[in-house]
Amino acid sequence: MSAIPKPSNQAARQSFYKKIDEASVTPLWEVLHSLIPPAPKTPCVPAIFKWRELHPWVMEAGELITAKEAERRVLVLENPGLRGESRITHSIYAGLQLILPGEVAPAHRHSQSALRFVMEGSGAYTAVQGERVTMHPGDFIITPSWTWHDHGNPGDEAVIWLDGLDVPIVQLFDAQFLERHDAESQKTTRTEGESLARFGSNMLPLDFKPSSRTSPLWSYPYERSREALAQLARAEAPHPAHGHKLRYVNPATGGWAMPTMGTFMQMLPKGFSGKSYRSTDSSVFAVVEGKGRVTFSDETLHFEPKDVFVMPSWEAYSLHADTECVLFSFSDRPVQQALDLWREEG
Ligand code: 1HN
Repeated sequence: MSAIPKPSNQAARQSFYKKIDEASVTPLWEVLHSLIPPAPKTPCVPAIFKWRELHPWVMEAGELITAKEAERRVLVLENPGLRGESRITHSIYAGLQLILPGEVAPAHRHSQSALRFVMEGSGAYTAVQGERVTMHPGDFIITPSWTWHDHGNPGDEAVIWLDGLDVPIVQLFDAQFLERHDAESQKTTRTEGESLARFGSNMLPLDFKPSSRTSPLWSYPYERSREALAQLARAEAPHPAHGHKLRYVNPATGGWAMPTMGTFMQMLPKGFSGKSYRSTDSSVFAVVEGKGRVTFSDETLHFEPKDVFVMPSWEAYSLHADTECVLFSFSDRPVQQALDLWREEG
């Protein structure tokens, strides 16, 4: 008996593949090893989007199209390994959205969940379920799945935020729905700050029962997150890889603030040189404060405030702070953990 195929076998196989291909049937053994590699393989590559380069383009877009005409005036940040797919990682969409003074981005709702991380400017609002939330730099704001939302800018500054959406995850499940509101802006039915008063003080309304997995707190203001990190930095030694890092939580459950995207904020003390770390969730980082570097294999990306960078699944990276740094980040970790897939190392 011989393990070596007979010369005629290759031709026989090819004609067999061709025959079954016509019926949309194909041999597993030709693709098995790329389907199930020994460790994560992703088309997502490490990348950095420099604010210095992006900001003029975002403002230029503001001269070319109105928020109303565009519906959402956003420059999509595409991962260089995923061009044409409107995604920054394999599972997450990200873009920079601009709203100019006096503009409105009309109300709609969709099954995709969105996070807003405010990059520049104050005075714009996003309205969710009848409540307006005014934006300030560094605020993390949630638009839960299937909730009416519109944005407006009654102030006098251009406001730019980073949108993060679970678009590719919802796409994977073919569970996309979108509906446009009859009115441009939804009716305001609650006073501003109600969500923060009800859910943002480590207290809950007596009879509160969560009706979804998304946090009932829409807005996590930067001043609170920043103060928490500053106090931790005075109180404890930094984690060897992450510095001082907190995750945003749903105050009603203690779980993630959003069911599909995990959100974090971390502070790296000046001079911090982090240990190498990797996890299976490709992560998107937005630099809030400070200058530093992220290193991986033998490469270095230098970051400054408002830069956005991506570290793919299972890419070992380390963070270094030239000055004290604050980083916001998000990933699909809640989904991976819900499916018992998430792993980390380092
Ligand atoms: C969307 O609805 C918004 O509401 C932003 O601001 C970005 C990207 C893809 C699909 C829907 C928004 C979006 C989006």
